[in-house]
Amino acid sequence: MRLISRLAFAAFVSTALTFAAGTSASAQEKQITLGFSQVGAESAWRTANTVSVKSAAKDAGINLKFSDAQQKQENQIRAIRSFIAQKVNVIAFSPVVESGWEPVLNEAKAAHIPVILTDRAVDVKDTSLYVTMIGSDFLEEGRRAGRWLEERYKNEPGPINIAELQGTVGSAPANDRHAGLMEVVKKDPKFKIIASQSGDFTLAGGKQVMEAFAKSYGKQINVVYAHNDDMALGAIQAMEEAGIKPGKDVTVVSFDATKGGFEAMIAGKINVDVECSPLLGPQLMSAVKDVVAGKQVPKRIVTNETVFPMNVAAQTLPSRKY
Ligand code: GZL
Repeated sequence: MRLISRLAFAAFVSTALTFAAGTSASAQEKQITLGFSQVGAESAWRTANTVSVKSAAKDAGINLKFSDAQQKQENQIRAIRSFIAQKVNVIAFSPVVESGWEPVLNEAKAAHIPVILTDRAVDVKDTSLYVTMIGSDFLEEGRRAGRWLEERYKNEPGPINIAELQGTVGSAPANDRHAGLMEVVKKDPKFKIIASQSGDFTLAGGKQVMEAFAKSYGKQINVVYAHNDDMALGAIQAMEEAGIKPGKDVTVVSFDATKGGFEAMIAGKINVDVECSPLLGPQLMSAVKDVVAGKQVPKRIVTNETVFPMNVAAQTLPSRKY
């Protein structure tokens, strides 16, 4: 009897050891390394996006190599080349601008490293250069803002003079949020864009541009159309310093729907905020795992978003996640 029990115990121990070794080895083999090139840290939206990517990678057990490009395309290209050299399993990035990506994306393709776009799009002829694009529909965001403006001014003859604070020149959100506004302007000539300049999605940029607009146009401005909350908050500072009451003398339209945007709506200084969710981390990590597993991934994954007029801001803010 003792011999049998000793043999059984030996068999159990060897099985357990094999399983443990196998598990750790398979876990070792299967750990995915993701190279992520982030635009920068220009706005509250970007900060929330970075937190979402980093925490989702941790939760997913994905080894994240993270690079901040400080809003420079050459830094993103350099980071992507570094990820290729390190032979990461997948590369993901939020392209700071739409053009100029073919060479480095062809290098990733030649290295057989799949690329996922998050947040912003690239303008390439060969769409096989990336597996999927996860993020907002910025043209629809612009259209939502346009529809809100049409409703807000439906009983007013005009002219409705709009001062536009554009995002980063050449970026998908700036191009498309502008395009959404242009559709309204083209449809109804009472809307006139009397000034349009980039504030590069930053608070300082929005303030600087709005200071110039206030000097040049003053009370002629009926609407400030800011491509993100940071620029809207900077413009609010400039308007107040110029004796203009934002949200009252001037209708303020903004994008992102960050906490700062909600607080400004509650203070009556932003009239409407078009949501643009930065919480893309979980969807990105799920797509990374599917790509590595050889599963099909949709070419375009659009985030669900809405529009917040100022009158719902106070009741909505407690439930906001960024
Ligand atoms: C939009 C994102 C934009 C935000 C800005 O998805 O790319 O960049 O609207 C951010 O706040 O800087």
